[in-house]
Amino acid sequence: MKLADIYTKETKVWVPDDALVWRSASLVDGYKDNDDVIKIIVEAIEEEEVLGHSKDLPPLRNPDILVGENDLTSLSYLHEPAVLYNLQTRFVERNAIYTYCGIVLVAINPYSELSIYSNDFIQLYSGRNLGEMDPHIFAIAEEAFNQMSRDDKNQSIIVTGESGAGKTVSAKYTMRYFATVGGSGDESTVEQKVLASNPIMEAIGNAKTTRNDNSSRFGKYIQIGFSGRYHIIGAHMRTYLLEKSRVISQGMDERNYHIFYQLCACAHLPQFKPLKLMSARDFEYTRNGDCTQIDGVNDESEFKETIHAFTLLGVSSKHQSLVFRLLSAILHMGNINIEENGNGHSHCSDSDEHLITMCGLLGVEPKQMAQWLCYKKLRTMAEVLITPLTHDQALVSRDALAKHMYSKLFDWIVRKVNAALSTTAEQHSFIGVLDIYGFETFENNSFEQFCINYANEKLQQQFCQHVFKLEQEEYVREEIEWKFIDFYDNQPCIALIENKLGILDLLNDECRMPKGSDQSWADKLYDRHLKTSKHFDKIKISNTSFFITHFADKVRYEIEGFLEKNKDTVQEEQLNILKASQFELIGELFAEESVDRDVEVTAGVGKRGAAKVKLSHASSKPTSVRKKKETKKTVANQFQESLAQLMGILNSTTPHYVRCIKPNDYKLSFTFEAKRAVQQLRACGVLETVRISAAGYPSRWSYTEFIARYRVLMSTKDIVKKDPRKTCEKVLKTLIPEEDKYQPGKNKIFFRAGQVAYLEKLRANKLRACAVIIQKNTRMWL
Ligand code: AOV
Ligand code: MG
Repeated sequence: MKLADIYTKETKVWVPDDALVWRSASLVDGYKDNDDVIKIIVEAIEEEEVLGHSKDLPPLRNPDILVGENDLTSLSYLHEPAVLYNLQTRFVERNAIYTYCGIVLVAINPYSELSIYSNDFIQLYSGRNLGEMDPHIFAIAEEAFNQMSRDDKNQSIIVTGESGAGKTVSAKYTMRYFATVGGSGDESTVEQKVLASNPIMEAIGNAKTTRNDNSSRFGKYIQIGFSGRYHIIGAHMRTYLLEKSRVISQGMDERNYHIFYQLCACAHLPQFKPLKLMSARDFEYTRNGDCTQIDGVNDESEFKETIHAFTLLGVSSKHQSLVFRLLSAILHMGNINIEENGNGHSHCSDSDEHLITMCGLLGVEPKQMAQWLCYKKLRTMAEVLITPLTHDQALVSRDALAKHMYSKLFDWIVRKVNAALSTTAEQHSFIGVLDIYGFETFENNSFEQFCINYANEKLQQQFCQHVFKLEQEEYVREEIEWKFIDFYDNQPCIALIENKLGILDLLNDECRMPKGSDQSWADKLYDRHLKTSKHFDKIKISNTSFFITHFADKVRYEIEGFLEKNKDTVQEEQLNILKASQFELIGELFAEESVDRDVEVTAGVGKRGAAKVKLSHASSKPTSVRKKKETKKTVANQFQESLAQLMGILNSTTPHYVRCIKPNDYKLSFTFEAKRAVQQLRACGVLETVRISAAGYPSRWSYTEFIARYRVLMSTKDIVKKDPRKTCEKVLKTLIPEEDKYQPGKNKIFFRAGQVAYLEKLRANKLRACAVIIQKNTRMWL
């Protein structure tokens, strides 16, 4: 087909626009071969523009029948403006927040309560096929549930998107769906417990940020276990990289973890008197973001829900009170007065009121604590030196202890929740739900963003490989020829991060060196990667940052603090005090790394291929002495390992993807800012899916569907009786002369991008011509 046949007079196209990203327009005149310029008219402003050369012909708009399609990949012209316009039309005009893009569900945050999540809706979707009903998060959950029982295979639902896009809300709806369809109907049963894990994890792992009042500051993968009859029998949760720095400081207008404010809001209750709590405005650790309340949130009643959830999960009141004691101890610790004593050293009085309260709550000696808050032990080969800390060092070391205490408590609670959700019953299969932080880029990006973006890089790779594989499988099944296309493979970027002598390896090495520093690590990075990696860069004038070209964006990371954050050291003497606590439980909590005895995942074994996963009775198991001697793992080491493990699990399951999109930054209901949306569609791989799709045969029709729609283009002699396939082949030979534009498969006919739009045009012309003839005939009769 020649360009002149496609770009005819009045052909509808898209033109780039600064504010709207793309604007609709149409051609003033048809394009002629060897034309240099084409004239278009922008519809909204009715202004003519001359647009570039033939090499940058504008993208074509889809025919009206396709606008608002449920599935983006069924659009005939598959490109960024088509995707964007389709999503926008559905969202703004129809309030439809869900749209499929092949196997991905795109979910746009409505910032408005919708009445589409009731139990009636669950029943509506239960037992239905995907595509039978409007796109919905319940349809994805049903698809996973259905495939689990149909194929006897474990499933995963992978939810990603940027902060505030709706990941946690989506993940909770899928969990509620499973609890309903996989429940036994009895309240207080295991499915209620599975749901009760949500308020607990949100209390201890979520906080108010400037982007989201209930932002999850950790990643979570929860595996919901089912019996052979597909009833929920238990669950197991894994968490990833909690943002520890929030425990000691928060950005302006942000809060610490919800649980602290909940506790402070209940300070007046008699059972909390011994904790000597004050208002959250009076504790350093809860007030430094200058924000202690969230609009529309009542911390006191939230606390009741947290306690209710703990109780439902069978966490004893003894254990609950341990949690509250530790939390209060952390708050008091932040208020301990550490002074500068004139000669540059720090000083802490052992009669400091907060120190005494803190030590009382932890069951440790205030004198010892006061000393080790201001001194440290240095061990050399020959002797042990005790050296005073400067004021700054003392504050840093106190804060490090507070962060450590909180993260130990967090892990301990996760273990308790897991223990409550574990089961001895045999698990037949599971569905895992992943709610993890999306790709992040800020003004100032540090170690945390680096880890988060690394995780997203891994997830993106898993996603592309999977989409690509599915696409191939369909072509093979339909026995059509297909050339393998390139897709953007982010392996080089992952290699830069995790290979030998890659960014993480060099960082870990640097952390082991006695004189290691952020700067010398950065110098090694520049030396090693500037010339060799396309994905690594720096600006000439700065030696304190580097760039990584991620799949979603190019991000600048500031090197300062990487080493310290990766080492994450706590003073051993301070820890020893806690280990020797008079309260057994506290001693245990800080005793040697209490590892979560993890689930044994042996994918692909068991009855008919279902992976058997034993949910362990997670308990703190003191590790052997030998393990103690091993060098301490860095944060990056641990994160890399847990990611590798996660990828292993995801790859052993059938994945389902939910991509959450935040349509505006102001929490405005049903308001779509194209610029913001397009950024995220690029970053979350939706546009990449579309590209993979467009490179193959994006449109597919069954033979009978095709005949029904395009009968007007066929003459009686084209019809081969009882053979729809032959009929289609015959008629297409004349309609589409280029043979590579379509391929007949076993059950379906596959079209390259643009072909359906072309056929639609032919159909419309034909219908118009018929209408004219009918009109003429009618007039003749009159
Ligand atoms: P996130 O999990 O993606 O951010 P949330 O799931 O917490 O984002 O959603 C943020 C807020 O958006 C919620 O508190 C709701 O007010 C609103 N929202 C999201 N989805 C819906 C929906 N389907 N219907 C109505 N309102 C919704 V973060 O955890 O910050 O990355 O770290
Ligand atoms: Mg969240």
